[in-house]
Amino acid sequence: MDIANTPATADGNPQMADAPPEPKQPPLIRREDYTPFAWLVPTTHLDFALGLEKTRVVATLDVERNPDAEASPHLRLNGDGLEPVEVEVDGQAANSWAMDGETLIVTLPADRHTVRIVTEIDPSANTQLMGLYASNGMLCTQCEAEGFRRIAFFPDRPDVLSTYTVRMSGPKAQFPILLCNGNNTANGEGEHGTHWAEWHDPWPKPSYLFALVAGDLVANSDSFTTRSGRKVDLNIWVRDGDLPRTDHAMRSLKKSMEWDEEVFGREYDLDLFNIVAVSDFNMGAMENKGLNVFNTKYVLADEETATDGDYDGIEGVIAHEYFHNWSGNRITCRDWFQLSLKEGFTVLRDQLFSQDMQGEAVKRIEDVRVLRGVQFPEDSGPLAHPIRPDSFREISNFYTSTIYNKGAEVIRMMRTMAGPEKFRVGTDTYFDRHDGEAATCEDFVKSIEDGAGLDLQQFRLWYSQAGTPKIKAELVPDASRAVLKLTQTVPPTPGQPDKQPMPIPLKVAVHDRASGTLGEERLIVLDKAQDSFVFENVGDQPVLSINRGFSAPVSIEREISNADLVFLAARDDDPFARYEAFQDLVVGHLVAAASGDGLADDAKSAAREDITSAFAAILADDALEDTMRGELMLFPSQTYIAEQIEAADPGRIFAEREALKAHIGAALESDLVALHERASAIPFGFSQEARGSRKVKTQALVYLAAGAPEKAADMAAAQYDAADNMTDRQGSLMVLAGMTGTAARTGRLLDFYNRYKGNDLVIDKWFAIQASSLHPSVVEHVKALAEHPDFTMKNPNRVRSLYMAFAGNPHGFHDASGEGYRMIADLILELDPLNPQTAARFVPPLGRFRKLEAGRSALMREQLERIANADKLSRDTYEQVSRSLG
Ligand code: 0A1
Ligand code: ZN
Repeated sequence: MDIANTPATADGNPQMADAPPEPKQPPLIRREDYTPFAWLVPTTHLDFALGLEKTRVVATLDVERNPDAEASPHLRLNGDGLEPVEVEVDGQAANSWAMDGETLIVTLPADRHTVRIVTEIDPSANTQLMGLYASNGMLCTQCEAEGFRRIAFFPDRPDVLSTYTVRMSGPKAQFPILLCNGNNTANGEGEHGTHWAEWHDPWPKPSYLFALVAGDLVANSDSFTTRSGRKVDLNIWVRDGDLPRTDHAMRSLKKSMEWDEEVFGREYDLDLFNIVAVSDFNMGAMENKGLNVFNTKYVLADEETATDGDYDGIEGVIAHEYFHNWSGNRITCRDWFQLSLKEGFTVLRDQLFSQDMQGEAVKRIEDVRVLRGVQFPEDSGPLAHPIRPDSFREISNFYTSTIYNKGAEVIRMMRTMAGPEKFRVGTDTYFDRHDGEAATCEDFVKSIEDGAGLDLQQFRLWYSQAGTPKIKAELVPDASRAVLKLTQTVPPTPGQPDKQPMPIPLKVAVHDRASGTLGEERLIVLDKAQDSFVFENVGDQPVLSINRGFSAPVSIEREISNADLVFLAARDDDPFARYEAFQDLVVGHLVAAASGDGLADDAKSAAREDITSAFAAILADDALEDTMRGELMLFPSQTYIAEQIEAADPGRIFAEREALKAHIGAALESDLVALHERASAIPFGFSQEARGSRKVKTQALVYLAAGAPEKAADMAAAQYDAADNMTDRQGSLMVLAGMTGTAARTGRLLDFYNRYKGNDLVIDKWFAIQASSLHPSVVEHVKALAEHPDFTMKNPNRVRSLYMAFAGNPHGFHDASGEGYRMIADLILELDPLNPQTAARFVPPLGRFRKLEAGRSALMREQLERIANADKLSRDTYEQVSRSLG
């Protein structure tokens, strides 16, 4: 906009532009258009007069011209839904300002000024949960990525770093606790029952890391002394009754602090670290400097209400947010295209931490399962994007599994190629070079390259090319040698029709099935479209073990017999490769059975026998720990199987998958019952043994429910009744929820509800268990649950517990009638005006229509078009729907 055309009115007030029509086509923001901001903001003072319905914000910014940017007299301050109540420059009411849409432009004549702007906001009306909002009578903020502009006019971009001093005041009875970033520097009492607090954060930060919390909270308090002797006060703030469920979170925090010192040499840098749990939150948690805000789901746990998975989730998310203090806060991102700089690296750091806490093999398998279940489908669909995207319309849509999980895999590959010690030199180089800066992915790669001594020139393609590389592997025996022939292709993705070959580090071994000898592991790097690698002294029946430890995020197609896969599933010394062999066995069979003409009866029963014997070996292997056995017993997800089939028919896949489970359940009934009995005898505890026993117990029920349902119903009901922990209770209820013809189902579901009524996180489980069940009437159940008095569109956890669980349940979502698709589209349309960020997250499941058989594909597309034709859509949902329709 040319601001000369928006004159201020005579009294100095702006001429407000009419509210713009809701954008049908929000602008595209491009990475290559980055320019530094024309002004620096060395210090920011914020003064909040807090109220649930009205909060007045006075923002005072000291600004000076940025010598590294193109000079401009116009200070452009982002706003979203704000109106300036007062604007002053250097203590005088200003008249040289104007609005350009949502942006406030203040024209400044000299090199340095102080700009003071007053705004008023209504936190109770903030249903988007971005900016300052009310949750359960408290006030809290969420500013990443662009929420700060809903609080105050500000250059709301990650490369403008400022030192913040904050004063807040409010009614003491309502908000006895007042928290902000940094250190609490002063407190006092005001008039009419108010009180105030001042906070100062000495570390310059971008606005997205700002946070404020005011409410009636209590803390679990502890301390941690860093290795250089700084005593850090730690507080986990929750509502009164929740205090007994914060110990695990506190332990996780202290372990994270210690681990980051040891493994990455990173110490905490303030005397105070606060965590606050809020029940209305769009994501998992947020790393605001010194004041992390968490979804209650990732804080609260005790054995009665949280599963082993919940415990692990808390440990991982606490670590993730804590690790951001260095990878994200001390070094932040220059612009949002660099999001993976902080997220990919921090995910890798939290994965390595959890590997050290829980055991490497099982954690690696779990991480790969998430990657394949979520990121691979994203990478092969209409929303595919590189880990460093080139453009977006709404940044909230780019908090994706690609940015997070593939981002972590890409950095993990650098670590694999360098080895952990040299990688550490690389990360030290990165932290030394860029501390205090807003950096780029390129800065990170260069630091690793220089520090670890790697040549990453070609490797940079992993940052710019989307799509999961496909590797064809063939092992050709040649006397006592074997030649491994590899071919790579990177599939076309939206906007990227042609790809170049990338360096792919593969850990490989060649075993000998004849003698049972296991070959030594080698790291090879495939960096061409085709290459061959020779393995000397292989045995008579060489068997290829490839991508061990999942050393590269690729999909592998290998010519391999079922006999070889059975051998690997029972014998491979790499736990991931062992897991993979069983998965391949099952996937190979289900793909053949559920696509094309299917399988002839004899081929089907031969394959089922191979799979059953591999499964029996897993059950019988005394050397296996139960945590690992439970992992190996898990079937590949229906989504992953569908990914391998063109024009997949979810109904066929479901039927074949269930039939195979039933076959195993019936054939191995007595082994599964024995396993369940053995595991049930192990008393509750948090040892690996006890955790493993809970895992295999429920897995045994899953197969028995398919193969011996009556017996399974009795066993599941008994497990439910005897449960002294949530893992056993939820596991058995999940199995019962999918069963027909048993009274135990309704009785236990009712019991669960009555037992936990009022505990939101557990009632979320109650919704999710039913929405993800295998029950034939799941569609009707979900419709009824949407009418349940405990269901609300206002709480994202509750919405996800019902509808995300349902959208991830192929059995219900892909109901042949198309009803599942319609329900999700209805949800999106209803939720979009309230909470666009959460609404838009339901679009990707509908966007997979090109992968499905014609009938469902048309039904799905129809729903996407219905959304696209809505009168008014948020930027978030608009972008996701339009990209999905392509
Ligand atoms: N940086 C956070 C993720 C996050 C992003 C956006 C949010 O807005 C609702 C909230 C959290 C993380 O990686 O944990
Ligand atoms: Zn993060």
